[in-house]
Amino acid sequence: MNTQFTSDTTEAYIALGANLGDREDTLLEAISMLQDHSEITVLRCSSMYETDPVGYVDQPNFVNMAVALRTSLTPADLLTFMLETELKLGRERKIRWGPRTVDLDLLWMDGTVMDTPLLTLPHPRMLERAFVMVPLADIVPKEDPSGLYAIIQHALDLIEGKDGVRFWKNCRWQSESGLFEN
Ligand code: GSY
Repeated sequence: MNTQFTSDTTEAYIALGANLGDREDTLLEAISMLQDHSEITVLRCSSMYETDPVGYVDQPNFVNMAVALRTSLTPADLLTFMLETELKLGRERKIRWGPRTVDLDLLWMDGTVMDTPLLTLPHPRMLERAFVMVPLADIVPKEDPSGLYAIIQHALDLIEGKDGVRFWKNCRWQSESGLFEN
């Protein structure tokens, strides 16, 4: 069953990953494109992590990170915009688990639960993936009203593969955009 989506504005969490081309530039461009949407505000960015590929391992290392957004878009409309952003940045879906210019995954929207052919929330595999959980832990506040903080801490206690997730860089978008308070 899906919970009713009622909020005027929602806090959403997105995971980003890239393992082709200039990974840092592509991720920063994706964040700027999200921010440029009139119904999205980028609230927080995690650090960037270099990560060993999971699943199909014969491919370059990824850079993974996560961002928190405020949005008045519905989950479906946010997902559509994320897919458009991937396409504009040159994402081609050649091999299912293979290399990609950029990947944007919608993880969580204020605890909304939904399961449609296009979108499942929360993201069904996020708790198993260290390359998602480690960056996400950077940006979810302890007092998050949806309970996500406790869920992440529990997952991080159990999860395997954390040694394949290494701090790479702070996110430059944060300082260069001037949109964040320090
Ligand atoms: O699901 C996202 C794409 N992806 C990744 C990724 O982003 N990072 C790592 N480390 N491995 C991955 N395998 C796939 S598929």
